[in-house]
Amino acid sequence: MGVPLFAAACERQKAAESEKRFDGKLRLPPGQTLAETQSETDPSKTESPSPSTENVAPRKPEPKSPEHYDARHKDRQRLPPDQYELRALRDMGGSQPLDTSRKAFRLKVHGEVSKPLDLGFLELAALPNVIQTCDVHCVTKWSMFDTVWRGVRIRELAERAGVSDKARHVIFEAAHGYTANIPLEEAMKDNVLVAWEFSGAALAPNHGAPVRSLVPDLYFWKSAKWLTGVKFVVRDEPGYWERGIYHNHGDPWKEERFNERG
Ligand SMILES: Nc1nc2c(c(=O)[nH]1)N[C@H]1C(S)=C(S)[C@@H](COP(=O)(O)O)O[C@H]1N2
Ligand SMILES: [Mo]
Repeated sequence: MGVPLFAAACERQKAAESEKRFDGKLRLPPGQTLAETQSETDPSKTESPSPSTENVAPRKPEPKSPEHYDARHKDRQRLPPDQYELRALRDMGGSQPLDTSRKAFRLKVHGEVSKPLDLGFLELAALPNVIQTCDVHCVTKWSMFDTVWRGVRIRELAERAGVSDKARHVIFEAAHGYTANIPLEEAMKDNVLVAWEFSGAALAPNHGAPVRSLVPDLYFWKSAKWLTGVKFVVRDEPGYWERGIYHNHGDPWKEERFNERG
């Protein structure tokens, strides 16, 4: 622990975040209004008693209620270039595993770490976690404002696993070999989570149950559904889409949609 490079990355990140939040520009572009959001896939309607939560042993009451974190950017035009607003998450598919239950779930936190973790769902959910409001942006041009998620910050996992000062990238690993890569510095941001709730309910199977990554500042393909691992690496490992048509980084405000081959 006490890794200088990791600590420095966190510090830089904090400085950058506070700059962003307090620069005081209008968050809503001129002539825009806010609309209520509503989930197309409200799990309380679509999953009659979810087998995934039924099988889970009752949890001990949590020591304290989670922090509410407003991660909506107030410093720049809210809708990134060439995006339009949707009022619900669109199911973008992907190869859903057969078993999306919390009972079957394991998350490996591994790679360049001194204390690899292998967490069951209850172990993950017992870690300090946040309820976060943020916007998400799909590369196919839809964005959804004011999405609400609950999860543990990647930074929390990195600290617990003792990430090495050699690590430079984070690889999200998901069912059927899907992966997505992000720079370590960005993974340490306050708004990057491993999430298990959307809109106050357990993640729906088609949206990544039981747990997905959430990287709101990059296009939504970086938010890997059906997450199985968080791997810290020295060298970048372009993920499923990054090896295909999409950009290695994927910043919506820079319109980093496609790579040179795309
Ligand atoms: N495991 C996995 N995660 C994935 C994908 C996928 O195909 N498999 N698709 C990505 C893409 S391209 C998008 S836009 C979002 C869509 O999430 P949603 O279906 O919950 O809207 O998930 C991302 N995560
Ligand atoms: Mo996507």
